[in-house]
Amino acid sequence: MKPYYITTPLYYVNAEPHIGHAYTTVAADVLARFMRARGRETHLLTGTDEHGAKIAEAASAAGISPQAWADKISGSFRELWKHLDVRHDDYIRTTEERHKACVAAVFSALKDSGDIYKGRYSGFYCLSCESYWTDKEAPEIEGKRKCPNTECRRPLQLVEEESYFFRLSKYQERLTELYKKGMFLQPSNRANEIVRFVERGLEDISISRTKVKWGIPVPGDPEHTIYVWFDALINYVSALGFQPGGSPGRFNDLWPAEVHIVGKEIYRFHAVIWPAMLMALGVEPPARVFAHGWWTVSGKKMSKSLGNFIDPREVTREFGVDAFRYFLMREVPFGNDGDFSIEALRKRYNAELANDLGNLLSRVLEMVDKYIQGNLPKRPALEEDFKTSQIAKRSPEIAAAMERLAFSEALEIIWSCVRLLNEHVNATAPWKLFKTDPDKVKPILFDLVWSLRIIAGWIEPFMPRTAAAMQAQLGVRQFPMPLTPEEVLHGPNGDRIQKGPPLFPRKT
Ligand code: ME8
Repeated sequence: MKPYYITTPLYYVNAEPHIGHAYTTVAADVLARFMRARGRETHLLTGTDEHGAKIAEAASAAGISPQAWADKISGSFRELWKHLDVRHDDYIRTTEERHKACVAAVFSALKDSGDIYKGRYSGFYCLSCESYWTDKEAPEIEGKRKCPNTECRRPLQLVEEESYFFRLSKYQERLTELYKKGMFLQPSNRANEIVRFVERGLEDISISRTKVKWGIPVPGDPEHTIYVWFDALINYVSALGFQPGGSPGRFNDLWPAEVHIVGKEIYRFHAVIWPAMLMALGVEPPARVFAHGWWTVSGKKMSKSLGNFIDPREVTREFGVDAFRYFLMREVPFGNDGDFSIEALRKRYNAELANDLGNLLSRVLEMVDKYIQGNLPKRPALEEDFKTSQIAKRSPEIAAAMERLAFSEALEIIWSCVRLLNEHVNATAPWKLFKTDPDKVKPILFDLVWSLRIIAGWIEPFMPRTAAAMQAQLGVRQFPMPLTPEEVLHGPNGDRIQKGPPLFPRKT
């Protein structure tokens, strides 16, 4: 089977990363870990978008060269991914030679084929969003034109210059056909916005600037640099060694991508311009583009330009990496907007992580220690009324949710199993039973341990450290981690049970 290729946006290096960036990247990592655990070869790409006026300005404000600035901030992103246990397979920077060469080759190929042509551009430009807006999109109000992006609203600059254009209008029909096939635009409740936008008619887009010096020069016309979006989108294939007119094996092995995960504000770039660029190159579009929602802080979109952003490291210092990853994936359905608050995180931490899961594990392991002296539990014969059997049956539902990127739904199913086990402990009360009928306690404990082994495997994509700690305590150290329910049920019996420190000490 073809490897599962997942991408995140390439983040701008104008400022340090915040939880919005962590959100997309953690989601991509959760999906990648899930696929790997199922034995699917997986390729996760992330990186940084380093050209454009906005970045040159940030560098100049810091008094260093754009490249030195980009090196510093790109390094921060890379370190953050390591800190958050994101296992990306590649990390691309748009200032790397492999990328610049590919962008120049794509530009030349499309110029030769007539899909890029030279003309004059006159219109409005938002420096902060690196976006052009038409007369219609940004009408004059009281003598001023403001960026139509409601979160930005900065004054626009009138730009008039010679420019290269990409013949986007030519691809309107083919884009509509692509959308009709059904899977490309995800989640489906966001699809309409794109379909309507394309149906209203597409204009060719300006893809070069003469005023922006910090960019990839147009081949053969170095007065122009390539528009930062045209440059950046190509990363998804430049990282695979794509060459117009014939690429080496890696590109052929990995492309088309299974999913580009992006925030909703850059959906159009990925769902309209990018597939049209690929069509122009004679390359298949990705299977899906998934646009998730925004995190707000006290109702406002968090962004580097608004300066209201939350540093992921501060959150993990207090709650740990796993709880942060869990909260991001659990709090709102992937696709919807959500409001980030430490209070909401603390609530879920105490209720779902410390109480539901952490307590369950320590209760069970304490009993295993006390009543059967930590001895290896044999796999129970899977009787229908065993929780292990009931829980293992939920596996296909979880897999289906994960494939739809419905992360919070998958976690809900997992937590319904955790709660079921807590109820089972309360209902069977092994501490009472032990006094009257100690032999009856054994199968109950075995059942609980095996059930918890399955749960540890399920939560690995979300909370890899917790899963490893649980599996070590549950005596499954010699298994390749993480365990799938099938491996739990059919693999070896496992080591001695060894209770460890609490997974999630309560936070006040
Ligand atoms: O747009 N909530 O880069 P960028 C949720 N370089 N997600 C958020 C978020 C928030 N408040 N803020 C940021 C760019 N994100 C371009 C992309 S791709 C070829 C070029 C996440 O640094 C979300 O994924 O502005 C969003 O789309 C992305 O960061 C924007 O990052």
